[in-house]
Amino acid sequence: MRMFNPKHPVYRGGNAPVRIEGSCGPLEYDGEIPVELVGSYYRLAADPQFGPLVRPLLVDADGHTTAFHFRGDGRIDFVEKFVHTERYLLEKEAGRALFGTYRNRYTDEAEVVGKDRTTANTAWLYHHGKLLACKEDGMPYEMDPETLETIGRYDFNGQVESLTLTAHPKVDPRSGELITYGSQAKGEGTTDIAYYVFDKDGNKTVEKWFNAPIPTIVHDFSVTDNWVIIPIHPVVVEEERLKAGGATYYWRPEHGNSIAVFRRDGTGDVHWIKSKPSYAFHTVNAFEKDGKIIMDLTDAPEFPMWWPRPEQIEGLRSGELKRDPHLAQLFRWKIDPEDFDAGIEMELLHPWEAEMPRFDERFAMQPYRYAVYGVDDPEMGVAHGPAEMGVNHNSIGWWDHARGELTHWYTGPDSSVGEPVFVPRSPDAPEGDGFIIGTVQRLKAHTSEIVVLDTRDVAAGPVATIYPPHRLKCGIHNMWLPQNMS
Ligand code: V55
Ligand code: FE
Repeated sequence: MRMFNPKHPVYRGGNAPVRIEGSCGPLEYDGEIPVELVGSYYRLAADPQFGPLVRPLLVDADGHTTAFHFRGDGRIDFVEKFVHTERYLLEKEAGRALFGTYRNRYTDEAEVVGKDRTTANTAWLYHHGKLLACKEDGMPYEMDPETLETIGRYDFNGQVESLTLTAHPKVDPRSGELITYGSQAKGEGTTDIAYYVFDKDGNKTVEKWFNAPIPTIVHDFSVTDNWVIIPIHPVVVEEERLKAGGATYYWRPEHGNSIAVFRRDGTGDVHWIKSKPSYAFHTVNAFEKDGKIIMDLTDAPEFPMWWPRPEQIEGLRSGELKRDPHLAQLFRWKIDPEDFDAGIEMELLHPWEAEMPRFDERFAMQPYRYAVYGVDDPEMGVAHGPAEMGVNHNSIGWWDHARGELTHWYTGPDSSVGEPVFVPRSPDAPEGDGFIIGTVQRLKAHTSEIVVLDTRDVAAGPVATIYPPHRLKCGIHNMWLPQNMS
């Protein structure tokens, strides 16, 4: 019996489930591992333990973690484990899926009513000594940084009343503060947003609740020295469709975008700026300059196909739809906090498809120069299937704001690469001087490689290529943690 239809886009190519836990080392590699790279590269993937109860969905699978521990002297050890969420353990015990479709408790088996639905499968956070695997539909799970064993669900010692926290919290590198929020904070389909600030030791210093105009997915946001910007895009959760077991999110462009802007210390009103409908899964950096808020983001004209609509599913099944027609590009938004009525000034920075952006996080919330992200070089083919689109790309792009220039490394034929991470060459290296680590899928060979690029010459390609013991599942978000941190 096949639990995972091998023809389904969600289970094909780099998305074919891997589902293994284990460890080995040292790993083999070609090239030179830079001596400065001592620490751990963590990947987080959505990898289903069991076939789905309702239907396949890329983002609706168990959190699966991989760590590459760079020990120095070229030794790299490998560990992989599922996040042992309450859901994972209940399903493991049952030997099959018990939870239904994405953020939809109506589709669950009766025996799991009231249980924690999150899969902790999206992004990492390291804060006040804790390594956390996060997903926006619940609390994070704390993981052991060396063994990747699950320590348990973490609600900041009871300080968080919201039922959810974003997978994309921001850390101010100067104060160590953690700035975060939960959406659908009082349960699926609610409009409540809960905003929090924690100090560097994880003590709550700010809490602010407000309501979005619609119940929706709020995946990422922007923070500057003084302001918080939370974009609300027109994708709605509708109770009727949830009860019918339909798609959790539905594109309703008639609502337009509503951008919430409020003070980072939680004081004052939430200002709402209306703008034309779009969908940005991810932000890059944000900062203030000459009194203006400047935020960079990867924005698409429509909600991407990660939650395909019926007509899109049809197109995917027939093979007619080979590419998501609504891919994101790098934009810069400018907001004048003295004049919210003036709206948002939007500038397209580069025409290529761009997603999964990262930057030198030592410069978070400050003027910055470089960003790194996945791009599709339009001259080259796209080997990955439609389910990976937006997540994986044919190239790694290195963007320079000062020159307005993109340098890129094309991964080669039949290949794709997930979210790149940036590692500074040393703690006090100039901005952008360091390395990029990425996971490349060799789709014909059914293998994966971890590549290390030097930002001094991104186009030259990897200075080192590391070979994991088996193909890795396409990941979602990744992180580098220097050794002295964990
Ligand atoms: C995203 C990924 C998710 C999710 C919601 O990056 C949004 C987009 C892997 O899970 O649940
Ligand atoms: Fe994300």
